[in-house]
Amino acid sequence: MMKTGLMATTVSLAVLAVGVLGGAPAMAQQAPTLSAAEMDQAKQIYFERCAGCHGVLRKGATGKPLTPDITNKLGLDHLKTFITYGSPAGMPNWGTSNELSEAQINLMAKYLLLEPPLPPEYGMKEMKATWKVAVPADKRPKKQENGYDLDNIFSVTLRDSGEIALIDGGSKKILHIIKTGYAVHISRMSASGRYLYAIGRDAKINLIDLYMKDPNTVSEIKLGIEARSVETSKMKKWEDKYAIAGTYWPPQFVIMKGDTLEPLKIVSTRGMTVDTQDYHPEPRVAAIVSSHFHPEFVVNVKETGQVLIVNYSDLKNLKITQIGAARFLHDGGFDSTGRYFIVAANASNKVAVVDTKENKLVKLIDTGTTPHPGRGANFVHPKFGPVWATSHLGDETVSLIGTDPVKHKDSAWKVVATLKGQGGGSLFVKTHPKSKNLWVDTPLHPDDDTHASVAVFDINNLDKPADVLKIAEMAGLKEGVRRVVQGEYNKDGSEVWFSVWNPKDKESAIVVLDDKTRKLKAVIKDPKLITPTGKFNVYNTKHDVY
Ligand code: DHE
Repeated sequence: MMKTGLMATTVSLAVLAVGVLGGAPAMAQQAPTLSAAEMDQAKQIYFERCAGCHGVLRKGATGKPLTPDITNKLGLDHLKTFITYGSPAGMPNWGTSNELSEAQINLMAKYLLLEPPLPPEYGMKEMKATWKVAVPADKRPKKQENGYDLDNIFSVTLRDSGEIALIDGGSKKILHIIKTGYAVHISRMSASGRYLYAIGRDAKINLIDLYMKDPNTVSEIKLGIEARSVETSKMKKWEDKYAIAGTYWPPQFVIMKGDTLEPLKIVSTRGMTVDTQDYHPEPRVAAIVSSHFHPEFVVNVKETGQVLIVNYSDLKNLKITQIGAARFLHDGGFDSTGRYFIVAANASNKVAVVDTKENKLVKLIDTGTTPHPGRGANFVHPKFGPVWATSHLGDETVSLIGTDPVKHKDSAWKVVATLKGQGGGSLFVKTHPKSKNLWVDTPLHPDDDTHASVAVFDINNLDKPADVLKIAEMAGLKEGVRRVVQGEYNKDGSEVWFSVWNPKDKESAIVVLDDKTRKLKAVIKDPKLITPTGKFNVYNTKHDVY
């Protein structure tokens, strides 16, 4: 439950002066009254459904700003309609999809007319109060105590049950289900592969020791109110030493001891936007990766568009290189050499290329509408050499960007080819160094058949249209929304796994395809497999293989 200082108060009846809309005279509108219980419910719904896109302070990012000066001009009825039906620009149809009731929509429309409550700050004291070490580092196994093929375990996000499932890549058996934070988001592995870090949207991190006979949480901490990203130090000689997590609220990042999660250093990301150089009070931390060239983390600050290269070799005299990129940095990954980090500035319709060896911006590249690569996909294009691919939320294109400035100079850092996928609503592309397939999902496409299937291109014949595989049908799932999301390879690149993500009261599944033949190899179903989304193969995640 989200707690703020305003939790127990009843919002008083205030008369808000409503601004001028299109030159019309200003009107006075009475602000709605919410009881303390209604306010709590609205804050909870906002946190669960809205804050990810619109921001805690409602200043907007992927979603539009929703501050009272704007919402009061729109009015209660307009807001209710918008929440009920959504919009083609990406606002979900919370009402017609039955995810929010009429009463809840009414409540949320009223809530949006009021000033957003300011959530609490989280400093060292607050973090330390939540920090628990269940098994101290010196009481943990000295070597692996289970017989698992650790490198081929998949950590699967069970989003709505707040758990991860550890699934054995060989037998496809669920080995363990481990309780994590609320609406758990991603897993990342330590450089050695021993430790797994799972971060919840509630900013709780679970540190899981994969060496234990029964892998489980050995340490946990809550770093704030909302978060999405976690990473660990991967530089030679710094393996497993530090972990870092970025929070959406408060806008900051925290460096922790890798094997205990003890918080060591907190750095605020509040500051100036890259373009207009205006102050932003809520620049949230999006993707974080670990440099392979220096003891550094690459921290992407969404609303200001600044990439922070944080050197962790001396936490007292912390050196941060600030690289101005473009606003709305979100997700991204390395090129095949591990030197260049390519990150989507999603609402700017661009990707930024950062050289993590020289610590410089290489290029801002225009792409399609709202690029969303996940970590992207690297492969060798028959004509243009090494490329990195991203698909888009806002259109059907897949942009291929040349990544080799030495042997393919003419192709480097530009869109060398554009493929046509199934449609917009794509979130993730995927391939593997041993594969000839480029997989493109479309989980947020409004059409049932499209979000229940994936497109696959032949890397050696990219002029050929993509094949479409009906993944949800392969799983034998007929009911529910059946969003097919995020391909992930097994360790040797012979299989690709897709989640069929259904609402929590409906059956979901994971579909495993043979990568060479593109034929069904296995379907993983289990009543405990609730809302599976992201899948993180230990080997591929620790070595940045994608
Ligand atoms: Fe994600 C990665 C933020 C919604 C599944 N998501 C990321 C990253 C960020 C992010 C910043 C990069 C982390 C990194 O690499 O360090 N995600 C957000 C949001 O703000 C957003 C849009 C809205 C929200 O309310 O959270 C959001 N994400 C979703 C989903 O609804 C998805 C599809 C299902 C789910 O499990 O929640 C989802 N996001 C993922 C996955 C990754 C991810 C699977 C990692 C992909 C990878 O291959 O590394």
